[in-house]
Amino acid sequence: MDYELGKEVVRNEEGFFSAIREFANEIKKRDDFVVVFHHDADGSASGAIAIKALEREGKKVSSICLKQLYKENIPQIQELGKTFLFVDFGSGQLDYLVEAFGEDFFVLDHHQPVLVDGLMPLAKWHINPLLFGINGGTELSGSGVTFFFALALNEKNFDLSVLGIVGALGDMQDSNHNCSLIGLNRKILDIGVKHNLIEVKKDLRLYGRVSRPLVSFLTFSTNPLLPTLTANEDNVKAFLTQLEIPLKDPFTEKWLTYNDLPFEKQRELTSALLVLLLENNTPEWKLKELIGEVYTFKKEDPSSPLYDGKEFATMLNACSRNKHSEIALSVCMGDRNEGYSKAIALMDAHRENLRKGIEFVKQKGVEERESFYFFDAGNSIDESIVGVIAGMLYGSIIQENKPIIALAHNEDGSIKASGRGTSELVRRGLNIGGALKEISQIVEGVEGGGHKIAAGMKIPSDKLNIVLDLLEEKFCEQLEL
Ligand SMILES: [Mn+2]
Repeated sequence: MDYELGKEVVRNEEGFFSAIREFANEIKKRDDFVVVFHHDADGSASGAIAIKALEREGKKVSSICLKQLYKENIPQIQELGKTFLFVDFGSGQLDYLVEAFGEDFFVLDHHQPVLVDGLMPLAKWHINPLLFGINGGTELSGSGVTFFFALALNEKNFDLSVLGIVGALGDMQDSNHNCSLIGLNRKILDIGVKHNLIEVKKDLRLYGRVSRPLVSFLTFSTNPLLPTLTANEDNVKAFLTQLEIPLKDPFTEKWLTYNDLPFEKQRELTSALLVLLLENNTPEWKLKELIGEVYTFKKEDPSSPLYDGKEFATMLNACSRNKHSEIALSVCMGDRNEGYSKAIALMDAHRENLRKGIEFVKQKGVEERESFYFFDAGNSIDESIVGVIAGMLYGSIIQENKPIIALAHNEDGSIKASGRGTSELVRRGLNIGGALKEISQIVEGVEGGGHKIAAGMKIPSDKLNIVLDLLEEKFCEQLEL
């Protein structure tokens, strides 16, 4: 069933905030917390906001980070404390959370809630913007919901607005509306700007303006994908050479970033990128992705990736994808020494893994099916980055006419499938998360879900063929192929 709460419910911001206040009041009465958070950038930022806010209230807090919240994780969570607070997930797992905890658990989430026989399971302490007609895909992230909760606990938590924005950017909530944050995200932004923590300006929006050497800045660009350049280092080098843009500082030999270039060269590069997109018939709304709002965190070192909102989010993703979510959490909690240096090293390693992964797929090739592209990376690409690589292939290897499904094999013998699409496909009806969720309800042992544009699923290996056939069917339906 294609049912989206966010679109069915009348918008009620007041109701949302009063529910948050009630939620915060109940939390004040409790202690011995377990904060359970999702492992991506938004999840880590949500986790840090919750932990900080609770600790500032003098509460005892443990935490656990999970890649996905599966039923089998519940006993592990129960061992850690008495009051369970799930952030950036939980809505999609209400069925088994209710089964395990009854009324006694807390969820702050923005993902589509699970429906059992068309109904959402009743949970007493469950806050999700979708329940109030507020779009959880574009105007509030897990971190955003958690930030408003923190603010309801104590007004002094305004400094956590920075993390609220990091989460929104990590979930790519700035990819619509002329590439700016809107709705309740805007409220968070206003709070950060008012307290002189955040600056908003217009610039080239590609990841890595501040911290990536120019070649990887363009090679790893995914928002927008740069035709012929994304995932193609040789083309990038030729492109920059043609523009007479130096790659290194001639005196210090330091690799230059976009931010290091003189203003004139920045302008030239920006217009050359616009021309490239135009020549490749990029639709106008997508050209707009190139230039837009960028969010700067004024309390950070200007040469650090943490200075730029998107790079902050990228760094967190690099940590968790390398199975070091504890580093992501410590950076969010304010570590700028040991944890921070490790995060920088992981980010470099992440970029290297992406490069190798792209190389692998280029050699192996991508299979084209009726309603999706497909490759099976076996054990050659880690399951944590196979989805990112799949998404990057839209730059130069596959066309934007269907989603892509990529497989990686887990150590336990199960298979991780990652689906990626483009905003154009979502406009045409693609909902990968919806398809995966439906399939997980049909096929025993399959668990999955996520966003319309990106989602993941765990599949027992003997169910793979059934799942692929069902995907074929669902995507055909969604895209009317
Ligand atoms: Mn999220």
